[in-house]
Amino acid sequence: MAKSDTSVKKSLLKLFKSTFSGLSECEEVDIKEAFRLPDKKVKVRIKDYPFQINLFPNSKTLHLYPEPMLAGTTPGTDTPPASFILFDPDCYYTQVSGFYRLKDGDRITLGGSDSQQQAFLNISSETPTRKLSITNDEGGLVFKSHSSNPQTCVAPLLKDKRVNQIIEWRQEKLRRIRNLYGGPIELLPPAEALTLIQQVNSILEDEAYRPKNRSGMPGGMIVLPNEAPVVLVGDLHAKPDNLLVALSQNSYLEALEEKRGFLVILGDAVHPEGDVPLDEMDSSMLMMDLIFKLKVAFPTQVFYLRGNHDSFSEEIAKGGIPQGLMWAKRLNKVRGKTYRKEMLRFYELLPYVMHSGKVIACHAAPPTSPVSVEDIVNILENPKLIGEIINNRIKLPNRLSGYSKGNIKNFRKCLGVPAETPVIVGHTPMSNDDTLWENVGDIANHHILYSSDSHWVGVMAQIGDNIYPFRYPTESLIPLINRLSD
Ligand SMILES: [Mn+2]
Repeated sequence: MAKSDTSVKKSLLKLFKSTFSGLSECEEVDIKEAFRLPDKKVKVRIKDYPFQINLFPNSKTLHLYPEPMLAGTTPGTDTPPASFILFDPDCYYTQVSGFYRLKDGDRITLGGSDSQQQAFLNISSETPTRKLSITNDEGGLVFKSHSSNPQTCVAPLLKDKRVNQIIEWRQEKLRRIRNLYGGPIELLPPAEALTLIQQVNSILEDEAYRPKNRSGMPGGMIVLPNEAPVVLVGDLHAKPDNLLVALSQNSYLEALEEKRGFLVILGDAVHPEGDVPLDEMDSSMLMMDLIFKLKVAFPTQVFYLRGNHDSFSEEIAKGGIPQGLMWAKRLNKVRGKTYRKEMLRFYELLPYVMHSGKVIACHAAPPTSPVSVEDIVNILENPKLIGEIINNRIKLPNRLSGYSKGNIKNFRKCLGVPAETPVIVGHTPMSNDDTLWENVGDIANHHILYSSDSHWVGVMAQIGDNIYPFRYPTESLIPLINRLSD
């Protein structure tokens, strides 16, 4: 992204100084070119460089970076004005943490009384309610200090180490993902793929955090501990790049590597959707190879819940294409019959519901019939319940058989979690221009997450006691990973 030779830096510094000309310097921060903001708007015409913000001297430092994209925009398309992300550098690089995105035209007002800002940015509650506004004005930044006692300080982060810090951090993660995969992200040779799925199936037979059913087999439910953050990804529908985007953002990968967090995929990782050939099955195969590598690398941290597409059923069809049957046929052809049978076994071994006391998730819907924890653990005895959880959709005037608020309420009650606990499902995108929808159907804390959009990858992540929605821009990361050397 940014050039970093001395002359560029000198001219930027000059630009920065002229922007802030006449303002007193702020001695309290460690960078000498830092300025106290006056009580008037200050527009900074520096687009490609990060800033450090101190809401007042000696307070927490925040960083504001141009959104770190690793893969460039498609040639020939207009480059939109830069988005910026605002975060707390003390936790962003090490923990699952929050951030704010400032797209063109967005404004954020920082202050001490916003509980989400406290959770994302660790802003002290002693900060005035309205301290500083930051606006993205066509890629330039406008700072407006609302409270000048004490004054806010802003400094450009011009040191090489800082300018490229996020980009290098994400690139390094791509390298780790490549190592974890064992080379370029491409279809595994049949023999290796078979060994991998067999490994996964033996992990599932005795999966962590999973009570056994009456027959001593893995039950239908994953019960995760409360404390460690849960990161959720919705339906991926044969978009491995979307999973790679999620893994290379925030500190999600670090949380898995250090066993400090969980990744839960809500099923339906296979079968393409949207404006792509619906009968193309190799991207689904690659998607599963990637998920299986993750499960083997992090058997106690990565979980996959069953969706309706995780099947060879002839009923699984989209646009007249029998995707379930074609999936079985393609696996037979490319990977062989034994592999296809292992995939069926994988489907039979999958759990259906996850809860942690802080969040509940399943593929499609809460049960509409009255159920107990016992029933969910023994779900294989109850095909009707399976159908409800992986197929049902929210009740609408033209879909009266759907689930409603009362079913969500009963689901929480059945699992013994507090009444406000978020219930997150995939399966039913509410529009074709987004990746997640909050408080769906006016049901508080009921969210839909669908992570196969072509512009944004939706992720929901636990920070402290709450689950928050995050969107990350899609990027073609596979070619980048595959250009890295071993
Ligand atoms: Mn589905």
